[in-house]
Parts: sequence; C-alpha cells; structure tokens
Amino acid sequence: MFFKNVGMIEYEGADSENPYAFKYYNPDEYVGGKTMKEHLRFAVAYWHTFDADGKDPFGDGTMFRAWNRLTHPLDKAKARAESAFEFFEKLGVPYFCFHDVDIVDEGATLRETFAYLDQMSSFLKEMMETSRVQLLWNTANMFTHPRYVHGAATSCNADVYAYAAAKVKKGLDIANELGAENYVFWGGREGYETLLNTDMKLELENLASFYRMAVEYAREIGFDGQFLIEPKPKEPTKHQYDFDAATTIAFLETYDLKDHFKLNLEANHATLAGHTFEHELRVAALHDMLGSIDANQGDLLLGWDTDEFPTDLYSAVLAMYEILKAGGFKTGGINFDAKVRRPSFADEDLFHAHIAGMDTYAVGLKVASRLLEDKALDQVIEERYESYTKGIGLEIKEGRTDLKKLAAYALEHDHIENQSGRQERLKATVNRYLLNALREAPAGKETR
Ligand code: XLS
Ligand code: CA
Ligand code: CA
Repeated sequence: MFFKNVGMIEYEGADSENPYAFKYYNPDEYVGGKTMKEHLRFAVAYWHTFDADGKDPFGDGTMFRAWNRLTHPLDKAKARAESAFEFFEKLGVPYFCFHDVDIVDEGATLRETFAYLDQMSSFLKEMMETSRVQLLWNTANMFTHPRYVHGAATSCNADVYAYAAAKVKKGLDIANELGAENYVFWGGREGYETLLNTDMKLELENLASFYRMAVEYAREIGFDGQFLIEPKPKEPTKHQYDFDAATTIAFLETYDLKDHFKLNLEANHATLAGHTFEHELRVAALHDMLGSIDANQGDLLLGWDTDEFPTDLYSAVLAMYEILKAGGFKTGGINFDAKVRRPSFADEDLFHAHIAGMDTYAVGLKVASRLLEDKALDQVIEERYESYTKGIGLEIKEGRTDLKKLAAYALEHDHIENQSGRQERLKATVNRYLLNALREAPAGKETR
C-alpha cells in the first residue's frame, strides 16, 4: 500500500468538510438520464500523477514518490503501476491514460524497450482485470528523447520516422491488448522552428502517410478504438502543425483522413492558441469531430502550458455545455492532463487535486444540463437570428438568392436596424444557474 493514510473517496455532499470526500461528484446521481459517472468518464493521467517529480527548468524535483525509488526499470515500473491502481480505485475513476515511456523507462535499445513494454502491458492487463479500471487511451511519447530533435513523423531524418512508426505499431498492439477506447497522437515536435530549413509540403505529406499507416495497421490487428489527434499551437515547437481544432480538421480533410479520426481537446492548448476551450469544443462538434478532452487550466499571468487542475467552475460549465450539446462522450472522457504545483509535493495532494477537478466538472455537468433542459440560452439566439426564418433571410439560408437579387433588395431596405446582442444578460443567467445549482447541491437527488 502506497497511500496508507487515505481510504476510499466517497461523495458526502456540499456540506461536508472532509477534504477526502467529493462535495459535488456523486457518481451514481442521475443528471439528464445518465449517471454522473457515465457522463464524465474521468481518467487519471499516468505521467503527471505517477512519473512527475516536480522538476521545472529552474529547479530539481520536489516530489519523492516511494514507487519511483527502485532502480531496475521493471521493478520501478511495477511498483508505479501498483501505486497507480491503488490510487484509481480509492478515487473511484473508471479510466487511466498513459504514454509508453510512462509505464516503463526506455531500454538501451529499441528491442529492449519493446521487451519491457510487453512485460508491463501484461502486468497492467492483470491489474485491469481485477480492478475494473479501464484504459481510456494510450499514446507514444515521440518528443522527449533527443532523437526527436527535428520531429518524429515530420522529421527530416527518415530513420527517426521509421523509429517513431515502430513505437506507434507497438502502441497499437498495447492498445489492442488492453482494450483501449482510443489511441492518441499529440505532435509536440511535429512542426518547425524556421521555414528557412523546412520543406513544409514534404513534412505534411509524411505526417498524413504516418496517420494513414496507423489506421491501416489498426485495421489489420483488429483494433477498433477511436483514433484521436490532440491539437496544440506551440510548446515545445515554435509552430506545431496540429495548431488548433480548425487547422487539424482541415489537414485531415485535405488528406482524406477525416473519417478515421476525432479530436482530443485540451483546455490549456486552446488558450495557447488564443481561443477559449468552448471555442475549440464548438468547432470540433460542428464537424462531428469531438472525441475526448484533457481537462486542465492555464494561468493567464504565466501564459505557458501550466497544466493546472481545473478549478474554474465557470469554464467547466461552458465546456460541459458544449459537450452535452454535442451529445456527450462516446469513446472519450475527461482526462486530467494536470499536475499538482511544485510546492504541492505531498502524496496526498494528488488526491486533493483530483477531487477538486472532479467536483469542478461535476458542477459543470449539473449546471450545463440544467441550462440545456430549461433552454435558458436558446431564446436569445433564436431571436437574434430571426431574420433568417422569413423573407430575404430565408432565401439566403436556403440558397435561393444571388448577388443581383440581394443588391436589388438592399437598395429598397437601406435603413437598417440592429438588435442588442444581450451578452451581459446571458452571462448573468449562467451565473444564476451556477449559484442556484450550488445552493441545491446537498440534495443529491435522483432526477431521471
Ligand atoms: C502536452 C500534451 C501531452 C498529450 C499526450 O502538452 O498535453 O501531454 O496530452 O502526449
Ligand atoms: Ca494533453
Ligand atoms: Ca498540456
């Protein structure tokens, strides 16, 4: 046992002062026809929770986890997996996510790395069988090792491309073995530093071929999980190809890959791209490309990818509003791609952080569901676009007009009146629902 002082985390309601209890996340409570557990599909990220030690570019690690003290890679990896499953079970999350290098260190050769991965994949499979915790997604880390200095699937070096392909092949075998619901691509080194040394066309074509080969191999081995691409505009690379949802969708469309992928959207990546999280979710949903999310938040005062645990209730409401409007998660879920701050180095902080994140999204779910149920925001939108329900507007909407007809119409109707957008009123409505939901929270009532 690694977390001796922590028992099972239960729902105790908003009146509870127990720091080891959920105040809002009540897994079995029904919200709009489904339980919270079914809606939210929470996952713990292996890398931030079990691998990270708090080091930053200016300082050494501050977190000394018992499970990382062993020296042999496999001993360490197994201790880490045991601590991880103890954590998942105590927290009551249904899923976890990992990169290949998170579950076991790389060996001296690729062959040795694969042998380690095979052993750890069997080990995790056994743990999953007894615990009922499932794999939301796995991925290959193709950004940490110096070999990826020029990228992986967009590297100028074909040997690196082949190496990365081998890692993805192994990643898909593991995904298949463990029954992963999704397989993720995040291209932290897929981009460029300067156009002066970059053949962008070749790099993009190579990236498309890489994705296509992954789809083909998955089909060959019978892996039926969903492929996800996670956009991010920059960091570590100056300009990343999967910049944001719109860019990634356009790329997939250009190379005829769209049917095989959906997006894994991260809140902090949206803000780095100059978008709100809800913008990214809306764009993905419009194209039926919303797959899964990495829940976290950035810090406006810092401006980089700080990966903080989500505690901003307002943002969680707006995110859940988009997700519910899009029909909710299918293969996806809410992965906490978030890390405790460097000074929050105690093992118990990992629980406090996840409890905070899960409660935040539970509130988001409840409020968003109520807003949708009551159609609280719909009327303003309906009224705002009313001009397209009749007359010339309807002709525009139905494609029954042309520039000549519109010009003739405009000449007769050049005294234009606009209506207010009512932004502040809508924000106050969201606040009212949020505050009312918090007031009602202790009830935990069945609402199916
Ligand atoms: C880094 C990314 C990464 C992906 C998985 O910024 O968020 O952690 O989620 O490789
Ligand atoms: Ca992420
Ligand atoms: Ca991130």
